[in-house]
Amino acid sequence: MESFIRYAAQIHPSERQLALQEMEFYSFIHFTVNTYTDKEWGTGSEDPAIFNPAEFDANQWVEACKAAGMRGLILTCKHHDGFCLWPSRYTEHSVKNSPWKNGEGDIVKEVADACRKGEMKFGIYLSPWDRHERTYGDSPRYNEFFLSQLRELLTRYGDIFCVWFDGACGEGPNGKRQVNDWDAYYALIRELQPDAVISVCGPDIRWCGNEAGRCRESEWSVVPASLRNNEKIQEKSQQADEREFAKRYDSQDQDLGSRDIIAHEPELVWYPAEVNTSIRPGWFYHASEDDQIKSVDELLDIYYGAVGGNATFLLNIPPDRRGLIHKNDVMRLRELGDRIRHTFKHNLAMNTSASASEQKDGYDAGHILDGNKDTYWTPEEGTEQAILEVDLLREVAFDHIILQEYRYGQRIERFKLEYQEAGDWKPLYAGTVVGHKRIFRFSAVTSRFIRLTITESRWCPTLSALEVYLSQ
Ligand code: FUL
Repeated sequence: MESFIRYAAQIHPSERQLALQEMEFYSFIHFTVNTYTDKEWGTGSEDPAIFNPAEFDANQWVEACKAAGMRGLILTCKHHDGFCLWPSRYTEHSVKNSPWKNGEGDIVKEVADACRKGEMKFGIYLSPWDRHERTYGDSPRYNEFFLSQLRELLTRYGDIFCVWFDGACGEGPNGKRQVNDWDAYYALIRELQPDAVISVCGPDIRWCGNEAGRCRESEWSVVPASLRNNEKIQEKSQQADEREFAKRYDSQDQDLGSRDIIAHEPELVWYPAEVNTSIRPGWFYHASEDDQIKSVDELLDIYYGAVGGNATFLLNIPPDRRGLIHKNDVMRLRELGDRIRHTFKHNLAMNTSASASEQKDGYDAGHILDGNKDTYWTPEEGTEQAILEVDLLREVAFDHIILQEYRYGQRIERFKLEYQEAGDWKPLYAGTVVGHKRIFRFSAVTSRFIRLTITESRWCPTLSALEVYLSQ
């Protein structure tokens, strides 16, 4: 076997990456002065007096997100306009100079507390680009300012599951140029919140490359190391020998991890994708968009593409000027959650029977049906191909199948799924990536037998789950 395949098979996720992948679906909340100016990007010169969410209720946000089946919430504590939703000691541009709660309030604290009460994880978005702060562009001074704000957020509000660093900067060629000290930002996060993932402009979670909710058909978790923190790599490459960086990748490239790509890479990393999009056209609330909320079918398509395509799904919900999530969004989130809950209610394959063409001692096919993510099927090392057959013990109707690889690696590269009808195998799906989770939906079929044929994998495939559902 070629050595790069063996190498790729051994790249595995960190515990913090695994924890995020297992959350699957969580929310983004965009809220700042833009909510009151009807803008998407603030200028930084907004008067804090305009920020006054008189009916603000963080519990209402949490309940709306939970109804959709989300397991966490990431809040824009500071967006590009620099206005802080918490009373930062390092700027006057914050809630402390707003009429809301007479300047005594702290949105970040109330949201963090509501998350804890509702058993949701809490994460922070802190925009590196700051259009208000005067030191922005004076790199060392702004880095110090940014680190101070980061420290406040990482120490005052309990456990943080994610720090989301946005790459956006609209300064343009004649604008201010800030060199961010990413290494110092990351070091502070690792020190103060070691379990938090650092997403997008960070080493743990990769932006899927668009804001429209599209996922690649093959969303690999093992990708070239040069994809991670592009900005840093680019700075470095200006001085480095060009050959060393001869082939670099972009988060928008179509293929980030097939054999063709990884065969030429000196260093690979576990860097799974996250899909981020908004439930409305904008990231912030605009009353004019109250009737432009994505339909349940649209949201489900994104959900299947992301959660069902080896990525996570970060869905933005913008609170309105009252500080509440509008009733149309609340209703849509509940409908979405109901559809997901009803579909995946009863696993028809649970504790039925499975066999495999190959299996290593102690890793038999039954493990894919036991509902335990710690157990899995695998053949002997070096066996790249195998066939698994599931006997549902009786004819049943189904329209969904879920596959999950064992979570400490990415092995499967090509497979097909079939069901048996009148003694013949009929195709259901042929694909590449399985990863954390792959969900297939199709028009309902009735059968007793399902067959998974793995035709290509890295070193040896693994599978921890095969689940079968009938949506209602
Ligand atoms: C972008 C930002 O410019 C948008 O305002 C929004 O926050 C989105 C999630 O990321 O880069």
